[in-house]
Amino acid sequence: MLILFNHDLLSRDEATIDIEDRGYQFGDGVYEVIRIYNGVFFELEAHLDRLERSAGEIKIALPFNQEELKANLEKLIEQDPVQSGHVYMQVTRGVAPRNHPFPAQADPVFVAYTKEYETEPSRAPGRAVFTEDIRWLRCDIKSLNLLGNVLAKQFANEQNVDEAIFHRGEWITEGSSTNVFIVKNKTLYTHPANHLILDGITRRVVLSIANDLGIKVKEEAFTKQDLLESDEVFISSTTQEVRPIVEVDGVRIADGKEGELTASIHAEFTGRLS
Ligand code: DCS
Repeated sequence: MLILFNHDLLSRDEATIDIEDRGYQFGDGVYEVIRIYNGVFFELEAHLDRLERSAGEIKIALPFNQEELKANLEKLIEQDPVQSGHVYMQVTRGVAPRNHPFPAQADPVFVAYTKEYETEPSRAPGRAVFTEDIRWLRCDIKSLNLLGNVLAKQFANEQNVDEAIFHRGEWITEGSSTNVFIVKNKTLYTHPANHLILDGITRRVVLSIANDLGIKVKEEAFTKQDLLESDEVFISSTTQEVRPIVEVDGVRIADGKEGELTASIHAEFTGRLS
């Protein structure tokens, strides 16, 4: 495994993280996951723009510009080729004696490495559970602080289902690591991209596909009840693409099968891959 460590390509053993790295002690950093299909990054620029935005929102200046980062990532997959998989990257504020305020002097630490999938992520119709969204109010930042998401996914795993769907009171926000869509009367609904959700890159691709297919879209919040009474539910993410959800909290959605619009959106999604 090769690690892109700031500007250098290192072996895993050579890449060491200081115990006073603020990412380790405070979760003080941001990350991205970019899918690789047939050896090529999917939606690379959108992910790098979001990384820059997330970092900017917590006042971390990336240690390189986008062109340099792109060149480094290309170098990484040239040296460590991936057919189907992803690259994970994160940047932390850097190393400083443990103290809450930003250090006067710290150099951001950037790390990226790839993963080749042994098996393709499943997009078989999945099941989900609801869970209260206990996260902070800046879910638009792709922060390393994932405890709320981790606890939610663990809850889903313990119930033997595929995803936990967050709600704030009655209102659905997103999944523990996915965005959530419903279809009702041929209209596609998803939570607006505000501070309560991550503006998923796959979400944006789905919205663009829906637009191309002439599907009516409403970026509006909907309730748990709306979801349970909808015609189709699906989730989207870099790793899960567009995945139908056919049961939530033990309640079957419509006829319990992948919906028509979900299938056509996914077919179009596949068509857009390099
Ligand atoms: N919402 C949350 C909370 C996420 O963590 C993710 C992605 C999404 C939505 C979907 O965003 P993308 O479409 O841009 O992937 N989570 C990444 C992760 O942590 N692993 O894989 C994807």
